[in-house]
Amino acid sequence: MTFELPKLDYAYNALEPHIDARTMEIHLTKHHAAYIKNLNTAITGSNLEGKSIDSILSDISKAPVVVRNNGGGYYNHNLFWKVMSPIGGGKPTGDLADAINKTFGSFEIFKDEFSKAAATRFGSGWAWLVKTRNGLQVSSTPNQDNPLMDVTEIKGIPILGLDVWEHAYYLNYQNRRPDYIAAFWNIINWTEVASRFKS
Ligand code: MN3
Repeated sequence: MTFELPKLDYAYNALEPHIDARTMEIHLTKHHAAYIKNLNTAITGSNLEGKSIDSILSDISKAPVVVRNNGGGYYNHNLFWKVMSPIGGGKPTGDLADAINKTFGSFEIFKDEFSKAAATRFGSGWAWLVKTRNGLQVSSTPNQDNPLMDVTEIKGIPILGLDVWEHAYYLNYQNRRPDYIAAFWNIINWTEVASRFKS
């Protein structure tokens, strides 16, 4: 079994004006596709062939760096496409809202903390909302690392992720990463995040 490029649940232009169609198309068909091609090449014929991506990432310290980078890239973008929606935005409800309020004090405080993690990640990486053994936590990771990896400081299940590599925003926002981060809040698919929180 090899890993495959997912289909988006929405059109390339569906997230405009927050993320433009050309960025979405290049991000999926060039960047995400390249991670998958490189991942498949790296694991074919190795002891990782046939393993699930979750299983590979949980033991990533023993894998070659090419698997860490491209396996992370494969997983992270799968999550990223799902946690965005043209009818997203607003605030979470239900158990997830309760957990956010309990952990951070309010949705606004959480929003500030997550935005700060995304804005201050130096160079390329991701900001995360993570379901850890001790409850929710905001974190950020470099490159294509993520909270499922055994090499990561804050481990758990990523339930929301924001790609802050320049390829995710440069065409539309150039160097204005904070504007891209602010726009992300208008397209977060809280239904999807809540379902990942429950699982
Ligand atoms: Mn990316």
